Amino acid sequence: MGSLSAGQVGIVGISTGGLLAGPAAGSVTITPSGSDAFVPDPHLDGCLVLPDKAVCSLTSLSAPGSLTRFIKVQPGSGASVPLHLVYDGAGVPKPDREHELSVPVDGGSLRAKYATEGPVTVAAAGANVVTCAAAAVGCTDAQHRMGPNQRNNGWPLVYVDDDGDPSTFDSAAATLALPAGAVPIHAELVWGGSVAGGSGGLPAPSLADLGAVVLRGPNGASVPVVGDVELSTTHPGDYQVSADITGLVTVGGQYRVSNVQTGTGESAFGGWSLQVVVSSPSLPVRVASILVGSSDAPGSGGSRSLPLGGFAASGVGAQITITSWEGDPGFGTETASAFGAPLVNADNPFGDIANSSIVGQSGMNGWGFDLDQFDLSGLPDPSGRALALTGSQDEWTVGAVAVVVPRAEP
Ligand SMILES: [Ca+2]
Ligand SMILES: [Ca+2]
Ligand SMILES: [Ca+2]
Ligand SMILES: [Ca+2]
Repeated sequence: MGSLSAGQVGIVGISTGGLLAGPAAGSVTITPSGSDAFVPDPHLDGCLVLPDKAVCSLTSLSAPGSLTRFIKVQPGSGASVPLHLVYDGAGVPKPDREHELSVPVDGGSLRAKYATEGPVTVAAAGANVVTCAAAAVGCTDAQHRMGPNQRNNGWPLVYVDDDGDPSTFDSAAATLALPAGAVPIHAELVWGGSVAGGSGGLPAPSLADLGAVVLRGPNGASVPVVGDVELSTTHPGDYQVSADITGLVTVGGQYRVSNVQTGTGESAFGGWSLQVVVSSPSLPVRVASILVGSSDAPGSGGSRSLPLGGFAASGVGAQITITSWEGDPGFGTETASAFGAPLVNADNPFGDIANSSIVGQSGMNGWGFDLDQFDLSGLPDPSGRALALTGSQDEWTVGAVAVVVPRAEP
């Protein structure tokens, strides 16, 4: 799922489709080799990770090719991760009981933090933490992506801070809308910004606190959240943090994130996104994965392909959710596609996906923060398991991608 990189934890998905001939019980024992290591994560269902192997239960396998298991893997130095699989159940011909698999280590930066298979979809909410000063001429228009100047580069931006709490220097809320009857099973909070500060502004208050924010959910309680900090290597001062906050997101409603470290002034940006995998019996069975890692789009021209990994997709009902940074509205031309389908919708015109739009806040300006969600009714190229980007001017950075796809049977 996503990319695997040497020394970085990612996720490998293993489908019984094509490996086992029929309905089965029992388990599959999977052994890593060389310098590769499995990493325990009780949050990934189905596999028990021991020091030298993983034992994956197949108890819910009722039909051929209908079950996928996921294991966290930290690749060593090899160009691929070889896996040895042994099935212990009865009723399967012996030649089908052992398999060797090899998963390439592609070195891409979008690595999986979570994956599951089930009746799932992804709900998302997010907000920007800087905006134009309310008293500035033209600010209201610009906040609605109207008027001559809508870019974060053209305004001395100030913090959004509407929580009435003097202990937080910035604070922005958004509403997480869940499908009826859906229950959250994984929640990933991503935040980021640019610490330097620009003309007319100040740097971020505390470089020591990039990895910490305060979250207030619908129950009204404020809780500190700490995540994994990733500093940009291509844009010094830019950073992104991701945190698994699954236990903190149990219902839909208003979520507020405060104290996102970012500077103010011209060219400032900052915000947060919440990508939540939810399960509901009324949804089709699909594979969902959440991939995190800063990947610059080809702002100066050309194209780039960010591997999404996973299985060949089939049918309809795929969905892709993208958190990205420093996209400018009305400034292109940049495009994105997945599975051969262009990623466009009412808030994301063709050629300007990086336009500071935020799902659930149609028409509003995220000032260099994008949270975009696309429902793909058809997949022109089901094997096109990559986020394909083109660009000519607008520099922007993909930070997190949630992918939901119906899995093709082999
Ligand atoms: Ca405040
Ligand atoms: Ca743009
Ligand atoms: Ca957008
Ligand atoms: Ca830009």
